Amino acid sequence: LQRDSKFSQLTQDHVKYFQELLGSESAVIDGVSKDASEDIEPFNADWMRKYRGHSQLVLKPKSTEEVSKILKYCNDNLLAVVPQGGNTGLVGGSVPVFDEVVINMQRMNNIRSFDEVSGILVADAGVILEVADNFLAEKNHIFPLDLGAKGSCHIGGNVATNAGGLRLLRYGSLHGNVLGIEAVLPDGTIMDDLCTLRKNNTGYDLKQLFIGGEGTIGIITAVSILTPQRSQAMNVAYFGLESYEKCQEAFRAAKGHLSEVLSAFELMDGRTQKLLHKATGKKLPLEDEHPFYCLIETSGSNTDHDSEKLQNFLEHVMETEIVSDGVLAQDQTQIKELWACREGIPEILGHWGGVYKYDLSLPIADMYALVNDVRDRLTEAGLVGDDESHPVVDVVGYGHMGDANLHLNIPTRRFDKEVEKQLEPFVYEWVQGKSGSISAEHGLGIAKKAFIGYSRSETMVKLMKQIKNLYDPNGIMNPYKYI
Ligand code: FAD
Ligand code: 2HG
Ligand code: ZN
Repeated sequence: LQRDSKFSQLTQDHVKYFQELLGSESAVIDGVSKDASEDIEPFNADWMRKYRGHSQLVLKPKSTEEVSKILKYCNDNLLAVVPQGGNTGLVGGSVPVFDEVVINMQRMNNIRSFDEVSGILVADAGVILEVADNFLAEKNHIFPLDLGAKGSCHIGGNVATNAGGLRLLRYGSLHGNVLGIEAVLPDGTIMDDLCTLRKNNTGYDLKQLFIGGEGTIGIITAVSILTPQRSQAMNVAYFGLESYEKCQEAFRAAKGHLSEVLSAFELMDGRTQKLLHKATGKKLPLEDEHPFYCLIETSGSNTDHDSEKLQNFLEHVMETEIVSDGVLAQDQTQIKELWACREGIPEILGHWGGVYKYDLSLPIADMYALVNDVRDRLTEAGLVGDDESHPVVDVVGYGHMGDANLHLNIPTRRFDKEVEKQLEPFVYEWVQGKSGSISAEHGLGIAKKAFIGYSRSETMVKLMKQIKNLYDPNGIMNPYKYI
């Protein structure tokens, strides 16, 4: 990959323009002028420390008008840009590839309005997900998305990646929950579609292009989102199971017995739990080891009603031996502890050095077979082992079983060409063979860009390129990524 020579190099004049526009506290500069007050490195490296760019300028606008002026100037001067939220994305989309200007949204962090009757929240793109959810908790509402990175990711970043997360099963995708978007196009046009209506069938629904657009056609500056009532009764159970078949039976039973109160059904293989224990020393919830684990959450409005349902479900799965063992959280602390066994996985898998991540949609019956096939393949190639001479620590699978979304992760001691050769295109071909998706929820970024053809036809990619060219004719928005 080479830097596109059509883009300008950053000069002192450019920097001066931005400093005058934003004030010096809203720019992090390195290399171009000597007055760097903040380290630029964290803005250049992604969460996994797998991708690193060489931007010399990070801009932190405080208003939509500032974003508009920045983009107009960049477009007029052919300066490439990278929109950046909390920088927790997992496909290298939020960091520059070369010297693109980073536009970081952290200073646009106001809640604009909340309607207690409709439950519609309007907020700036840079509001941290957990902050938004805590605000909503006080109003007895809940953000319809939750994920392990909630403490740092922005709601604008969530929308830009169309993040799925832990409760999509219950609340649905952001394509349904986001009612309106305010965004700035590369030429500085402010697209004010911050609609707060539940229904609006007046022409093409253009905001949908920004949901999952990964910053390639404009910068989201605010979102309007429908938030459900927060459930008063919450229960979390953690089960050990003897096979993947039993996990599928448990999922069917959960849907049957818990129906409308089921709010999450997560899968973890025994290997993830062992590695969690190894990396953190944390005691696991069940005494014995099991090949598979499931975490089930219910949330409803009536404790007695939910408890009765849950009791029936528990009796059923224990009596029929669908699950081998289980534990039900007794209080908030235990709920958090059980969730940590699932939410803590992505972080600990980076503990050994590197990790290869595949985020896949597959028919539910086939999901775990891929993990076994990849493990066999890497083992046969002599790459898996307990000591430094083997690059691969293990091959593990977990994910949002309720959404048929598998996270295949390969924690390694280092990023290794031999391992990569065994994984790609093998994984993508396998997924294509099952008509799955090579990116269920994390997006394309730079990591998956070259592989879009495994999940989308030439016609679809051509139509996407037309959209990109229409919105961003100079190609300044997040170049080298997506399509
Ligand atoms: P960033 O990482 O900063 O950016 C992501 C992409 O969006 C980039 O392409 C960037 O250019 C673009 N972007 C950011 N902000 C804007 C904006 N305002 N306008 C336009 N483009 C923008 N994802 C899931 O789907 N489900 C999960 O369960 C999940 N769990 C995670 C757990 C952990 C521990 C981590 C580290 C990540 C997880 N993710 C998950 C990945 C997920 O995509 C991100 O956490 C989150 O959605 C990204 O938000 P962010 O603000 O960090 O965006
Ligand atoms: C999760 O569900 C995230 O925990 C991250 O989507 C998955 O790291 C991964 O592969
Ligand atoms: Zn996930």
